[in-house]
Amino acid sequence: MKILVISDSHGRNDDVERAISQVKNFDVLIHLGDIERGDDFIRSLVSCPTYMVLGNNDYRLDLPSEQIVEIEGYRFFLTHGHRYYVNRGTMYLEEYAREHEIDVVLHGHTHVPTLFQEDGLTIACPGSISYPRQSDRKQTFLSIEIDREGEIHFSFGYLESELEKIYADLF
Ligand SMILES: [Mn+2]
Repeated sequence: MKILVISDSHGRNDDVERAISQVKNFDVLIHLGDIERGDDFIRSLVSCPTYMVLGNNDYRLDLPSEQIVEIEGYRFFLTHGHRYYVNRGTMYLEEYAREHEIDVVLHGHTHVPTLFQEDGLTIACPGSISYPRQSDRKQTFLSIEIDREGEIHFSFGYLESELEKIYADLF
């Protein structure tokens, strides 16, 4: 079971499309908000279950502001994160997660890929697929894999450039 997690595309659905075609084999798509437009278009790009939540810049989209979903026995809390002041840290998210028996919190908003793990709780941000703010300025996404033993694994990826794509196809 593989989950592709993206966030903060801010209308750049071409980047969303690139991430989807680069990662290819995933079973669930998650967008953590600041979509701005084209949520229906994003859904049309995949045939798998898709979860999207509202960001602080999503005014006209008909989506939940946050959501708890269970995937393969793990309880995920999906939120953009601005209401939990994620730019100042994840303590409010941690508090929410402990109260609601969440295993994995996924949030956006910071535009910086981060992973925090403590006492069975994971709090992760995929970074921004379009407007990265971390020092290397790579457009990042998060890939989550739940293996046959039920173990969960987190790994970050970034959008490949055209040149990297040519190399990837060659070898
Ligand atoms: Mn935001």
